[in-house]
Amino acid sequence: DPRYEAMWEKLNLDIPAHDALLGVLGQFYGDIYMSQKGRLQGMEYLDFVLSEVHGLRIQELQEAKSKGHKIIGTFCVFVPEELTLAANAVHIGLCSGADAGTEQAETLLPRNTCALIKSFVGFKMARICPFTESCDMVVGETTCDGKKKAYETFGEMVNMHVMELPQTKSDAARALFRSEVLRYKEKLEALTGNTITVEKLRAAISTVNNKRKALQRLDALRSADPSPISGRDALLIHQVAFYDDPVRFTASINALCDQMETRVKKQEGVTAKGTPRILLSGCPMAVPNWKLPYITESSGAVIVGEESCIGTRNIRNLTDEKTEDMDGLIDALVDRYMEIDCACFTPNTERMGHVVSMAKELKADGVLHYGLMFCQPYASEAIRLEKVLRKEEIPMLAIETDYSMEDMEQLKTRVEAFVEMI
Ligand code: BJ8
Repeated sequence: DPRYEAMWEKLNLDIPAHDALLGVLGQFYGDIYMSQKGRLQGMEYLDFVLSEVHGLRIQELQEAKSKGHKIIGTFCVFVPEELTLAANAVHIGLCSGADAGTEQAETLLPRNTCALIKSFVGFKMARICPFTESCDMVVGETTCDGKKKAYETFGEMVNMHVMELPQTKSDAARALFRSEVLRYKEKLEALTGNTITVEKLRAAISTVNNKRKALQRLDALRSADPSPISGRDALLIHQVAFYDDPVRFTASINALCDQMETRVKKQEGVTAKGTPRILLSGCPMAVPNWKLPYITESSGAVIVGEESCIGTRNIRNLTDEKTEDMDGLIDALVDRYMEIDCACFTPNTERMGHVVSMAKELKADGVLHYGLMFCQPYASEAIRLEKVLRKEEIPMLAIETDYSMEDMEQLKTRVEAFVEMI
């Protein structure tokens, strides 16, 4: 795109490699998204945001930078966006959903590393991600072993801050997380030169709560049969939530929800009533990882929920806004974040209950567990989850895959058989 070429060059992107990535992304999007029938009109906003993901949005980030705002990149929903916003910085989730730069990444990482990790390291090494290149600081976290070791390598290439996350939900773990939240706050204040005041933090908490409420509203509307929105579109919305401007995004999603409500009242949907309903559960699906949703929805099913960090796990809990002093606000944030049921924690039994209740509320006929190859935490929980779901008589299919297209046919066969059975 000639309009943005100068900007991409300034960001030191590898222009031919970046053009190739955008070409593939555009075609992939056309095949998977634009081919859908009966889409909500409000999805035009999402189509626009996605088509401008490396264009207009990056331009906005450069404009923000020129006005002195800092850009913070993150890889995990444990990094409190509220603090970033309260420091007048921009909070971006770095996506890591595409197979690009993998060969380069494998020179620094073991081959048996999950695709998500290879992707963020590969994007950096191949110089094809304008978001990564725009960041003033990237925040990592000690979650799974693959990520925390990769951050050691990644930290040699970018300005990195790593939050030490606990592995349990004990009182000692909470105290550790609280001190890490405060350390992140101090780090932000030093980087931006802005003091995070009570007023600013309260406003940021409210902004982020509003975004989460809009997404909660969206997800709740999907309990209708027929579902008013495809799983692909809903996933896209959850993905875009990580890099769009939060206030603008919230307004667009609420407008979309208004349209969904009208549809639900008229009992209209994207598929016929009685279409098999699937709950996705497991590892996060970052942009542009739409492979499994596409396969599932082309197999005659509709996805009605994502039990994932790019989905409900990220938006289930709100932060208490009532407190009026800094200590109380920090406590409210810590309480909210410590409820996230990530498989990197032990034990993590809450997640089992969450999957069951989501399956029931969304009237799912089956659960599709999505694990990235070499992801130990979610692979372990898949085994446990299947047993829990069996007791509830909810069928589950566990899929392990990566970002390559080589297993498309094989996955299609397995998913089709599952959809027929449920
Ligand atoms: S809170 S799920 S975003 S850590 S898929 S890199 S676990 S080997 S992503 Fe996550 Fe935060 Fe937890 Fe959510 Fe490792 Fe598994 Fe790869 Fe993963």
